[in-house]
Amino acid sequence: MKQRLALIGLAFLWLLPGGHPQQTAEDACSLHILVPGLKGAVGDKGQKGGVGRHGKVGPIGSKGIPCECSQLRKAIGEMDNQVTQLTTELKFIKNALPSPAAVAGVRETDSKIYLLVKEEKRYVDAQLSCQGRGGALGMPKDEAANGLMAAYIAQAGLARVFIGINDLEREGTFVYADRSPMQTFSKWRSGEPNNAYDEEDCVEMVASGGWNDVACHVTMHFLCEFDKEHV
Ligand code: GN1
Ligand code: CA
Ligand code: CA
Repeated sequence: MKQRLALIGLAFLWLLPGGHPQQTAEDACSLHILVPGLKGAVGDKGQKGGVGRHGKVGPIGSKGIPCECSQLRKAIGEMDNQVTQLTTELKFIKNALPSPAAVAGVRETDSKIYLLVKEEKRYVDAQLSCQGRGGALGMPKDEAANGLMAAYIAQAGLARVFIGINDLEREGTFVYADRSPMQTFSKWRSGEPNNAYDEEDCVEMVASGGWNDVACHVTMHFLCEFDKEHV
Protein backbone atom coordinates (compact mmCIF):
# COMPACT_ATOMS: atom_id res chain seq x y z
CA MET A 1 0.00 0.00 0.00
CA LYS A 2 2.78 2.38 1.00
CA GLN A 3 4.57 1.57 -2.19
CA ARG A 4 1.44 2.21 -4.21
CA LEU A 5 0.86 5.56 -2.54
CA ALA A 6 4.45 6.46 -3.20
CA LEU A 7 3.98 5.60 -6.87
CA ILE A 8 0.80 7.67 -7.07
CA GLY A 9 2.65 10.54 -5.38
CA LEU A 10 5.48 10.18 -7.83
CA ALA A 11 3.06 10.23 -10.73
CA PHE A 12 1.50 13.43 -9.37
CA LEU A 13 4.86 15.09 -8.87
CA TRP A 14 5.58 14.32 -12.47
CA LEU A 15 2.40 16.13 -13.44
CA LEU A 16 2.98 19.26 -11.37
CA PRO A 17 3.33 22.29 -13.61
CA GLY A 18 6.91 23.50 -13.80
CA GLY A 19 8.28 20.20 -12.59
CA HIS A 20 9.86 19.58 -15.96
CA PRO A 21 9.98 22.89 -17.78
CA GLN A 22 11.91 21.37 -20.66
CA GLN A 23 9.00 19.21 -21.70
CA THR A 24 6.94 20.16 -24.67
CA ALA A 25 3.34 19.34 -25.48
CA GLU A 26 4.57 16.58 -27.79
CA ASP A 27 6.29 14.70 -25.02
CA ALA A 28 5.06 11.26 -24.29
CA CYS A 29 4.41 12.39 -20.73
CA SER A 30 1.91 15.05 -21.61
CA LEU A 31 -1.02 15.44 -19.23
CA HIS A 32 -3.73 13.95 -21.34
CA ILE A 33 -1.91 10.65 -21.32
CA LEU A 34 -1.57 10.26 -17.59
CA VAL A 35 -4.50 12.07 -16.11
CA PRO A 36 -7.28 9.67 -17.07
CA GLY A 37 -5.34 6.75 -15.61
CA LEU A 38 -4.68 8.53 -12.35
CA LYS A 39 -8.27 9.64 -12.02
CA GLY A 40 -9.47 6.10 -12.24
CA ALA A 41 -6.88 4.79 -9.86
CA VAL A 42 -7.40 7.40 -7.14
CA GLY A 43 -11.18 7.82 -7.59
CA ASP A 44 -12.45 10.04 -4.79
CA LYS A 45 -16.06 8.91 -5.13
CA GLY A 46 -15.33 5.23 -4.66
CA GLN A 47 -18.38 3.27 -5.84
CA LYS A 48 -18.85 4.55 -9.36
CA GLY A 49 -15.28 5.41 -10.31
CA GLY A 50 -14.25 2.02 -11.53
CA VAL A 51 -10.85 1.56 -12.95
CA GLY A 52 -9.11 4.30 -14.83
CA ARG A 53 -7.81 3.67 -18.27
CA HIS A 54 -4.73 5.20 -19.68
CA GLY A 55 -4.89 7.49 -22.58
CA LYS A 56 -3.41 6.48 -25.88
CA VAL A 57 0.31 6.25 -26.01
CA GLY A 58 1.63 9.55 -27.18
CA PRO A 59 4.49 10.32 -29.54
CA ILE A 60 7.96 9.57 -28.25
CA GLY A 61 9.67 12.73 -27.05
CA SER A 62 12.65 13.42 -29.24
CA LYS A 63 14.52 16.03 -27.20
CA GLY A 64 14.98 17.25 -23.65
CA ILE A 65 15.49 14.89 -20.74
CA PRO A 66 15.02 11.21 -21.39
CA CYS A 67 11.39 10.48 -20.67
CA GLU A 68 10.71 8.05 -17.83
CA CYS A 69 7.15 7.64 -18.92
CA SER A 70 7.46 4.03 -19.90
CA GLN A 71 8.39 3.19 -16.32
CA LEU A 72 5.62 5.35 -14.95
CA ARG A 73 3.15 3.94 -17.36
CA LYS A 74 4.20 0.44 -16.40
CA ALA A 75 3.81 1.28 -12.72
CA ILE A 76 0.40 2.79 -13.31
CA GLY A 77 -0.61 -0.19 -15.40
CA GLU A 78 0.32 -2.48 -12.54
CA MET A 79 -1.64 -0.34 -10.10
CA ASP A 80 -4.53 -0.42 -12.51
CA ASN A 81 -4.49 -4.21 -12.41
CA GLN A 82 -4.32 -4.21 -8.64
CA VAL A 83 -7.23 -1.81 -8.42
CA THR A 84 -9.25 -4.05 -10.73
CA GLN A 85 -8.50 -7.06 -8.57
CA LEU A 86 -9.23 -5.23 -5.31
CA THR A 87 -12.45 -3.82 -6.71
CA THR A 88 -13.59 -7.33 -7.62
CA GLU A 89 -12.68 -8.72 -4.23
CA LEU A 90 -14.32 -5.86 -2.35
CA LYS A 91 -17.48 -6.16 -4.38
CA PHE A 92 -17.58 -9.84 -3.57
CA ILE A 93 -17.02 -9.25 0.14
CA LYS A 94 -19.77 -6.66 0.26
CA ASN A 95 -22.30 -8.76 -1.63
CA ALA A 96 -21.53 -12.26 -0.54
CA LEU A 97 -20.40 -12.16 3.06
CA PRO A 98 -22.90 -10.16 5.07
CA SER A 99 -24.13 -13.31 6.75
CA PRO A 100 -22.32 -14.24 9.96
CA ALA A 101 -23.13 -17.83 9.17
CA ALA A 102 -20.71 -17.94 6.30
CA VAL A 103 -17.73 -20.01 7.29
CA ALA A 104 -14.38 -18.35 7.46
CA GLY A 105 -12.51 -18.24 4.21
CA VAL A 106 -13.33 -18.98 0.63
CA ARG A 107 -11.65 -21.10 -2.02
CA GLU A 108 -10.83 -19.81 -5.46
CA THR A 109 -9.58 -20.76 -8.87
CA ASP A 110 -8.60 -18.41 -11.67
CA SER A 111 -12.21 -17.93 -12.64
CA LYS A 112 -14.34 -18.81 -9.61
CA ILE A 113 -14.77 -18.22 -5.90
CA TYR A 114 -16.37 -20.89 -3.73
CA LEU A 115 -18.11 -20.15 -0.44
CA LEU A 116 -19.31 -22.72 2.05
CA VAL A 117 -22.35 -21.45 3.91
CA LYS A 118 -22.95 -22.94 7.33
CA GLU A 119 -26.68 -22.40 7.39
CA GLU A 120 -29.01 -25.33 7.01
CA LYS A 121 -31.40 -24.76 4.16
CA ARG A 122 -33.57 -26.73 1.78
CA TYR A 123 -32.24 -26.98 -1.75
CA VAL A 124 -34.37 -24.16 -3.21
CA ASP A 125 -33.59 -21.82 -0.33
CA ALA A 126 -29.91 -22.66 -0.56
CA GLN A 127 -29.97 -21.80 -4.26
CA LEU A 128 -31.84 -18.54 -3.50
CA SER A 129 -29.28 -17.69 -0.83
CA CYS A 130 -26.39 -18.21 -3.27
CA GLN A 131 -28.22 -16.16 -5.90
CA GLY A 132 -28.85 -13.39 -3.39
CA ARG A 133 -25.11 -13.23 -2.85
CA GLY A 134 -24.53 -12.96 -6.58
CA GLY A 135 -23.73 -16.60 -7.31
CA ALA A 136 -25.30 -20.03 -7.60
CA LEU A 137 -25.03 -23.37 -5.86
CA GLY A 138 -21.66 -24.92 -6.67
CA MET A 139 -21.63 -26.83 -9.93
CA PRO A 140 -18.69 -29.20 -10.17
CA LYS A 141 -18.17 -29.62 -13.90
CA ASP A 142 -14.75 -31.23 -13.85
CA GLU A 143 -12.44 -33.19 -11.62
CA ALA A 144 -10.53 -30.09 -10.50
CA ALA A 145 -13.62 -28.21 -9.35
CA ASN A 146 -15.00 -31.35 -7.71
CA GLY A 147 -11.73 -31.96 -5.85
CA LEU A 148 -11.52 -28.37 -4.66
CA MET A 149 -15.09 -28.44 -3.39
CA ALA A 150 -14.57 -31.79 -1.64
CA ALA A 151 -11.41 -30.59 0.11
CA TYR A 152 -13.22 -27.45 1.22
CA ILE A 153 -16.09 -29.49 2.71
CA ALA A 154 -13.68 -31.87 4.44
CA GLN A 155 -11.54 -29.05 5.85
CA ALA A 156 -14.65 -27.38 7.23
CA GLY A 157 -15.44 -30.62 9.05
CA LEU A 158 -18.74 -31.08 7.25
CA ALA A 159 -20.13 -34.41 6.10
CA ARG A 160 -22.33 -33.23 3.23
CA VAL A 161 -23.57 -30.09 1.48
CA PHE A 162 -26.08 -29.29 -1.23
CA ILE A 163 -24.58 -28.64 -4.64
CA GLY A 164 -26.21 -27.25 -7.76
CA ILE A 165 -27.43 -30.39 -9.49
CA ASN A 166 -31.00 -31.71 -9.68
CA ASP A 167 -33.48 -33.75 -11.70
CA LEU A 168 -36.49 -31.67 -10.65
CA GLU A 169 -37.65 -31.08 -14.18
CA ARG A 170 -37.37 -34.59 -15.49
CA GLU A 171 -36.92 -37.63 -13.28
CA GLY A 172 -33.58 -39.26 -13.96
CA THR A 173 -32.21 -36.42 -16.07
CA PHE A 174 -29.82 -34.50 -13.89
CA VAL A 175 -28.85 -30.98 -14.89
CA TYR A 176 -26.78 -28.28 -13.25
CA ALA A 177 -28.48 -25.43 -11.41
CA ASP A 178 -27.67 -23.17 -14.36
CA ARG A 179 -29.73 -25.64 -16.44
CA SER A 180 -26.71 -26.81 -18.37
CA PRO A 181 -26.77 -30.53 -19.07
CA MET A 182 -24.46 -33.00 -17.43
CA GLN A 183 -21.57 -33.67 -19.74
CA THR A 184 -19.14 -36.53 -19.49
CA PHE A 185 -18.03 -35.67 -15.97
CA SER A 186 -19.96 -37.00 -12.98
CA LYS A 187 -19.06 -38.22 -9.52
CA TRP A 188 -21.99 -40.38 -8.41
CA ARG A 189 -21.29 -42.60 -5.43
CA SER A 190 -21.71 -46.27 -6.06
CA GLY A 191 -25.42 -47.11 -6.46
CA GLU A 192 -26.41 -43.43 -6.97
CA PRO A 193 -28.50 -41.79 -8.13
CA ASN A 194 -31.19 -44.13 -6.81
CA ASN A 195 -34.17 -41.78 -6.31
CA ALA A 196 -34.72 -43.44 -2.93
CA TYR A 197 -38.29 -43.40 -1.66
CA ASP A 198 -39.13 -42.03 -5.06
CA GLU A 199 -38.43 -38.53 -3.83
CA GLU A 200 -34.76 -37.66 -4.40
CA ASP A 201 -34.38 -34.86 -6.96
CA CYS A 202 -31.56 -32.82 -5.43
CA VAL A 203 -27.89 -33.62 -4.95
CA GLU A 204 -25.46 -33.52 -2.08
CA MET A 205 -21.69 -33.79 -2.19
CA VAL A 206 -20.10 -35.72 0.65
CA ALA A 207 -16.70 -34.85 2.05
CA SER A 208 -14.93 -37.42 -0.11
CA GLY A 209 -16.31 -35.68 -3.23
CA GLY A 210 -18.96 -38.23 -4.21
CA TRP A 211 -22.48 -37.25 -5.21
CA ASN A 212 -25.75 -38.64 -3.87
CA ASP A 213 -29.27 -37.70 -4.84
CA VAL A 214 -31.32 -36.71 -1.79
CA ALA A 215 -34.75 -35.25 -1.10
CA CYS A 216 -34.88 -31.53 -1.83
CA HIS A 217 -36.79 -30.75 1.36
CA VAL A 218 -34.08 -31.89 3.75
CA THR A 219 -31.98 -29.07 5.14
CA MET A 220 -28.20 -28.95 5.08
CA HIS A 221 -25.26 -26.63 4.62
CA PHE A 222 -24.48 -25.63 1.08
CA LEU A 223 -21.71 -24.47 -1.17
CA CYS A 224 -22.05 -21.43 -3.43
CA GLU A 225 -19.91 -20.50 -6.40
CA PHE A 226 -19.30 -17.10 -7.98
CA ASP A 227 -17.90 -16.15 -11.35
CA LYS A 228 -15.09 -13.71 -10.71
CA GLU A 229 -16.19 -11.77 -13.78
CA HIS A 230 -19.67 -11.26 -12.39
CA VAL A 231 -19.26 -10.67 -8.66
C1 GN1 B 1 -29.65 -42.83 2.35
O1 GN1 B 1 -32.28 -43.46 4.26
P1 GN1 B 1 -31.38 -44.40 3.49
O2 GN1 B 1 -30.16 -44.84 4.29
O3 GN1 B 1 -32.09 -45.51 2.80
C2 GN1 B 1 -29.76 -41.61 1.51
C3 GN1 B 1 -30.03 -41.98 0.08
C4 GN1 B 1 -28.92 -42.86 -0.40
C5 GN1 B 1 -28.79 -44.07 0.49
C6 GN1 B 1 -27.61 -44.93 0.07
C7 GN1 B 1 -31.75 -38.88 3.18
O4 GN1 B 1 -30.87 -43.49 2.30
O5 GN1 B 1 -30.07 -40.84 -0.73
O6 GN1 B 1 -29.17 -43.22 -1.73
O7 GN1 B 1 -28.62 -43.68 1.85
N1 GN1 B 1 -30.83 -40.78 2.01
C8 GN1 B 1 -30.56 -39.65 2.70
O8 GN1 B 1 -27.52 -46.07 0.81
O9 GN1 B 1 -29.42 -39.25 2.91
CA1 CA C 1 -35.02 -38.02 -8.81
CA1 CA D 1 -29.78 -41.30 -3.20
